[in-house]
Amino acid sequence: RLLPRRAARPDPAQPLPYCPERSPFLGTHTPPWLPSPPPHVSPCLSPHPAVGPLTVSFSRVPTLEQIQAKNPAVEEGGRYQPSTCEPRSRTAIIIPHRNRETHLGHLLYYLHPFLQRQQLQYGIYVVHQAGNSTFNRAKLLNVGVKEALKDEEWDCLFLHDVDLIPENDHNLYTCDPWNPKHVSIAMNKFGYSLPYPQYFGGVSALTPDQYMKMNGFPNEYWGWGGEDDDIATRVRLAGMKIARPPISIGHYKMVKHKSDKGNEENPHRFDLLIRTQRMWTQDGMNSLTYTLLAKHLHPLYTNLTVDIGTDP
Ligand code: UDH
Repeated sequence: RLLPRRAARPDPAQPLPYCPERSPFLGTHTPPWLPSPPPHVSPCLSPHPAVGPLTVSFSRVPTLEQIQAKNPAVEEGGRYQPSTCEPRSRTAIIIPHRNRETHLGHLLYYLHPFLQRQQLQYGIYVVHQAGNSTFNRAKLLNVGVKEALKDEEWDCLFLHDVDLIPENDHNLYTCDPWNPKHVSIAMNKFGYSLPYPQYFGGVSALTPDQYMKMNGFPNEYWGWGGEDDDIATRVRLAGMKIARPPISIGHYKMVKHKSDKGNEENPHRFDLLIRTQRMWTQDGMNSLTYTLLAKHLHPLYTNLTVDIGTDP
């Protein structure tokens, strides 16, 4: 554990007010780890309430120093918790990464204030694949989950592509208590609609229990494509459904980019997808192997550099 889960309360006899404002957009759901608020407890008003639709622009790349200056309450490792009230959720953001520093700058610039407006306790983890071997998004996410859960009992795991910026802060970075949630359901790249009904790529959110129930994500998809469809199938095979926010709220803007060197289309993805039903209980968190090469607490995120092996 890097940090205490919560800051010391000013007066332990007095309950903290509950975050956040109970607006119809933000919902009245009481976080599962807290008892129902007693009627006399006033809601915790954020100094910067959520505003709904956001304007996202990539015309200038912010420096990490500029982002730090705008987010003075963010602590080492990219951690934050509201100081005056119980957070709505303790959410870990896990980002698979290699050679996308510009995209990371855009995401951190928008995401830190976004999460603070939602009055979350959060931590941002960047899982960096070491070396030049073929990229493996899903395996990096498994590593991120395993490492993040060593730090904190997170309520919610957000698996987040680095190039997707949320465009509406009523899109809560909390988990659905019953089902894995696909969150990036309306991306500009797909005309702000789902490309196909079972689509599960981009940004998704699972409680640790949901993640373990489906044995996490597959480790065997090297290169671009297929792993998100495997994950959608796992949700069903593990007896769950895909939850989604309203389409008007799950808007994302993608930073435009070309295909990455080392992440070429995976020619085996269709063969692998045929085997999901047989393989999901054997390939996942229970078969995950990797070497953590470095863990660095950057002021805006925790960087995990990992050796995840190579495409066999
Ligand atoms: N990622 C990296 N580095 C890489 C490859 C992938 O960090 O070299 C991560 C990153 O978080 C990214 C995610 O993996 O957001 C998914 O990869 P992607 O962005 O390549 O996947 P997507 O399906 O790409 O979004 C679609 C467009 C590819 C360009 C097509 C040009 N014709």
